[in-house]
Amino acid sequence: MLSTTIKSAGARQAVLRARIAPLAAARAVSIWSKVPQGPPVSSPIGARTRSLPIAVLTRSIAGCITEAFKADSNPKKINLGALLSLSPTLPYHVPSSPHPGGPKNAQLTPSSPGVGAYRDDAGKPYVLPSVREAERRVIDDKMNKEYAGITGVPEFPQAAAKLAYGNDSPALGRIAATQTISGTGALRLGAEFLQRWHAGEKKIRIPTPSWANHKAIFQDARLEVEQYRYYNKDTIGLDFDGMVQDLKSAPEGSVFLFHACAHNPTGVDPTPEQWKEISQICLQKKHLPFFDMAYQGFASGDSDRDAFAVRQFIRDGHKILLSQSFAKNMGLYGERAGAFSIVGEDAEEVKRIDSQLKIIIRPMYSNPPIHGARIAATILNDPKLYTQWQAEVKGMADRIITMRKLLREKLEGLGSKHDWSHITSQIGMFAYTGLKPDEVEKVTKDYSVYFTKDGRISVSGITSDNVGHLAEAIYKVKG
Ligand code: PGU
Repeated sequence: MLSTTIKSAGARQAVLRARIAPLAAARAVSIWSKVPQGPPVSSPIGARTRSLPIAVLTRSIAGCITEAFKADSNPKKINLGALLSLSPTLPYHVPSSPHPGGPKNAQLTPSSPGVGAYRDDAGKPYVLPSVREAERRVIDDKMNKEYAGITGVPEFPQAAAKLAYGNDSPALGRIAATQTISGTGALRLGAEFLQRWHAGEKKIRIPTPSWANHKAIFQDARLEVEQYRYYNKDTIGLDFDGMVQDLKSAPEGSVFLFHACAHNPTGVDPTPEQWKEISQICLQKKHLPFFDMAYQGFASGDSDRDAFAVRQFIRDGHKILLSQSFAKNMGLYGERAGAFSIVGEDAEEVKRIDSQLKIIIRPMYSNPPIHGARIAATILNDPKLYTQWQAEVKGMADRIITMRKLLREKLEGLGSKHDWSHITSQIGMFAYTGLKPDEVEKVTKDYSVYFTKDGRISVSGITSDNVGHLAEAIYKVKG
């Protein structure tokens, strides 16, 4: 009897196991099992070369430079690849570092990979004192943490627009402006707006090369991306004739993306006279200009000067689209403070545009983060703090400009017979050295100086301490 009971219990378990097994097996096949592994996204900054697709380049640059740099034991090694590292060792708390050349930040070592951000002359991240002050005020005001409206912190978008278009801009009053999730969010919103409301072809033309993320941003909004000629690698300068030809041969009413200043990754900008010509061609061809202004003030040290192209186009009567980032010029990288605006015909049109921007934003992210925009708005709306900030932006731009000069001087001082004038004529965070891939490889191999194969260096990674070694490395390889 007992043995029968035991037997039958065992049998029951066996039956149960037999029933559960297929269920478990079925459960092992997840509903997401068909989701394919995507390539790593490692926040590329800048260039794509002619021969490599972006995804491949992203992987190779991100992986190779950072890893190789980390593994290099040369105490003189320099990383000028400027890849945004998402390494958990990156210090998120940055002790205030008086600028320039503040006290050494113990959290960062020379082996910290270069990031796509400004560094002071000690190679350390820099939080602007005006930002610290604005942040203190925001905190002292004990503001609540409730949602902002769909277009963000109320004081922010119009103040951002004034910075870009100018206080006395003829466009003020007919600008639909909204806060965005930094410059990337602004571009994505603009892309979506174009997809929905641009009556012509669903296509945008971007320069060759351009910031690598541009293509992905526009393609994700289902816009076709075409490239126009921009950089001439033989002259290490602007291919103005090629650009003009491409502007002229594009169908009437095409959308063109322009880097407002400090073109990323080449550092090559059109001159004011060239911008005027570009504007006139766009008028004749009824092209729609979309300006990406990620470096206002950071390029020349003067916010008005860096806004020249945007303001010239407005003076000429264009109705532009504009994305703005406060990542670089206020150092608000991770706060994601940006703005997007469209210039309309009149107040009534702006109202309609505004309503459509809200319709796009609401289901996408509902409303933007408040902290960074409060900081930016505090700076932009307080004349004293604004003046202080302008001086600090100039300090950053000047350091970059000084490093360009120093590098050129050192190369010339070493007796280099090459023309290095492009190092100082280019502007902004990045410089195209004109070194060929095999030369870059040699500089890296023999002198532990790391940068991308296309010869682009991040000038913000150069310091008074390492510029000598950099010049020597380039000179020894290039002559
Ligand atoms: N447009 C251009 C031309 C840029 O270079 C960047 C940033 C942006 C827009 C958008 O920046 P936000 O941070 O979204 O405001 N490029 C940086 C950031 C690094 C990256 O690749 O994301 C850079 O150093 O190239």
